[in-house]
Amino acid sequence: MSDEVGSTKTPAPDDHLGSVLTENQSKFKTCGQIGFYRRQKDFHPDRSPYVAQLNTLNTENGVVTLNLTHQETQVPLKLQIFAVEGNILRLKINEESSVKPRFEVPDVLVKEPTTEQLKVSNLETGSLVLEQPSSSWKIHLTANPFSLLVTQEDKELISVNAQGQLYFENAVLPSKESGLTETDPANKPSASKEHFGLWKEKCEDYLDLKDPSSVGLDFTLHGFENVYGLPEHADTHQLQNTGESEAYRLYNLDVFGYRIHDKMGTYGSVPLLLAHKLSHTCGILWLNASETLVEVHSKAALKPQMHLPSPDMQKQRVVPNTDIRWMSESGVVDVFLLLGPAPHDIFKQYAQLTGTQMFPPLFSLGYHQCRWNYEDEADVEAVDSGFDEHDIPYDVIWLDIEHTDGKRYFTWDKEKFPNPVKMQENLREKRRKLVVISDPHIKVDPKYKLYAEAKEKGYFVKTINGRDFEGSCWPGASSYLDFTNPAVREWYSTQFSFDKYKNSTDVLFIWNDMNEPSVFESPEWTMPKEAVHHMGWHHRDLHNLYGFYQQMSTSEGLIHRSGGKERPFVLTRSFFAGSQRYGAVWTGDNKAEWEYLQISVPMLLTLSVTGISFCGADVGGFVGDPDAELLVRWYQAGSFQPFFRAHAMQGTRRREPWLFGEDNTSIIRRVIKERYTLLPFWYLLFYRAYLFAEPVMRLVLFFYLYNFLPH
Ligand code: NBV
Repeated sequence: MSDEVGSTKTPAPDDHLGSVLTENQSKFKTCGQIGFYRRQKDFHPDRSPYVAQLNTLNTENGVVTLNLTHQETQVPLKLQIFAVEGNILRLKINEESSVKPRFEVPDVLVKEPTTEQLKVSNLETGSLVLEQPSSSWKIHLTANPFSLLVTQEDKELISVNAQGQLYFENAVLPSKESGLTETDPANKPSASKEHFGLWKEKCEDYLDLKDPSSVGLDFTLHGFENVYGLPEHADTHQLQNTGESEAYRLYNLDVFGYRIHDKMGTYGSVPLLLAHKLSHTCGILWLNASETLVEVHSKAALKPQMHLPSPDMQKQRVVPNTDIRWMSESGVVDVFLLLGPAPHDIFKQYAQLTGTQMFPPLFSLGYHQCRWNYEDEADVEAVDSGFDEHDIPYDVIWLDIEHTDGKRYFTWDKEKFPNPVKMQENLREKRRKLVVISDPHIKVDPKYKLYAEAKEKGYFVKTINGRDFEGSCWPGASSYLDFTNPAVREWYSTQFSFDKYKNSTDVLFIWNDMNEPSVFESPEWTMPKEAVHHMGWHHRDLHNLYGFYQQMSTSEGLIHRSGGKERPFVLTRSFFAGSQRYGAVWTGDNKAEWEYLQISVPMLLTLSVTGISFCGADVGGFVGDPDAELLVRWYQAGSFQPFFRAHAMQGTRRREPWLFGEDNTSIIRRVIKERYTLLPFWYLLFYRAYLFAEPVMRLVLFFYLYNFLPH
């Protein structure tokens, strides 16, 4: 096979490394550089322009539907309110009649949620109350301006649109041709169309052409000042207040050596926020897969002002609250309010919607040894026997991109790996496994079977002109499989069958990397938003789902290859809500620095409370060379984290556990052995995560305070 075919105008992949290392951080947008953020922030009315039309109220099948009308544009939206079984409310807002359909997230919910009958009471002029006879919550709807208040046992819990930030850019807009483009979608005279990036937006040299279709909504969490969730950010477990012009960004990006204590988007997104106080835990799941920004403003409780004259004045502002504002670039408003009340109820409610952690095969809870790259079969054998010689247990050795023939996944470099089956049989004899990488970019090379077949079947993501999208990645020019297409997923999953994946055996498992997806030399190092997917959806609508779908398809492939008998192991870098059903997640390219060891704990805790229990960080730090003390400490911490894998970047010094002197080797040996001593306990915890949605790594307070303190 030739490496020549399909060479790009961009530099050879290896030259990229230098630029990736040095320039990467400046590639990513700040909030102020995001058009829909600027538009939504420019919209700050004194009161919401939306009015609920109570005369349109419909309660068919127990679902409450009514229109919300924008007072100035008169454009109606359709609001649907569902009571989902298990103490969950769902609100959907979409155009009443749409000119152009909007993307609604498929495949993340395990099934269409079962709804319960909603009953309307207290229908008065200007307001109404909705309840579900067997539940203790009520929804109080005010028509003008439109807002909702959810109470539980008659106490205020969550308000919706109390800040009036419901925002919905309609397709029924002044058209480009009408010459009215200076008007923003909220029908407000605006500074300039350039500034708001309504129809076109520049990112470096790229011009993104689109229709404005952003949505947003605010929530007030009454009595809550501690909020969690929204992975993935290299930040504290408790979410911080976002300042002016700053928000938590949920946009899956390849952020090599990401910054710590930053709200920039990293590799994956789970749009789930949890709020906790002594008497109650609740959650908000914002089901939208486009670029999303979340603002958090917690107002802490003030101490009672005992010096003030009246009890009423003394109590003023004793109750804290938190305002949350969600903004997404496209799609609809589809939000689930998880009403708890206990922390474990939230975990169950979220799992009822998106599924529980897949129960991993036992070996994958052991220790994993990875490096970019273990060079060849001799290297693999030397490292493997090194573990035996030094009496250190381990279960899995990993091969990175260099094991392939020119970064053509599902192939082997024939010089370095001439006998892959023999290598796997050697590992099997010791009951060990191999994990190899399989990225979503496919080398443009008509002689490469996988490429030729996918091309012929039309399985790649397209450009707006209907051609296969080509970007640059490790193999050079590459096309990207459209995993959003069920037929592509089915086809890709069959590539893992033993007859198709030459020289693979049942001890080989899979690692999906670069699946944000990472596209070199592209806006923000990812796929342009106007790229076209199955059914004509633009990449903008579903960007955050790309990695989720690749892992889904890979995981199904491994199940099929075993005739449905074996549980798969698939590690993914990019993820979304529901990814827990398909395997494990790791926190990407961290650095061999103490701060990155420290931040791994809150990062993994956050993933864990949003359903992704099988998570870990590269032990030792991916970028750079840890000294012996850092490496040892990292092993000590990593052995108590769910996914336990050492990994190192190409070009770093070798760091197998026995290379730092006998004293350090013996400490590392001890912690890895302790991991194995506790393996049955890990297995049990994962079984409970799978069965009962209990996070494996968890804050103790979530499990004790609620039960023992008065509320
Ligand atoms: O495949 C090479 C690496 C991999 O080792 C690492 O774990 C991933 O996060 N991959 C990124 C691509 C290169 C990063 C510079």
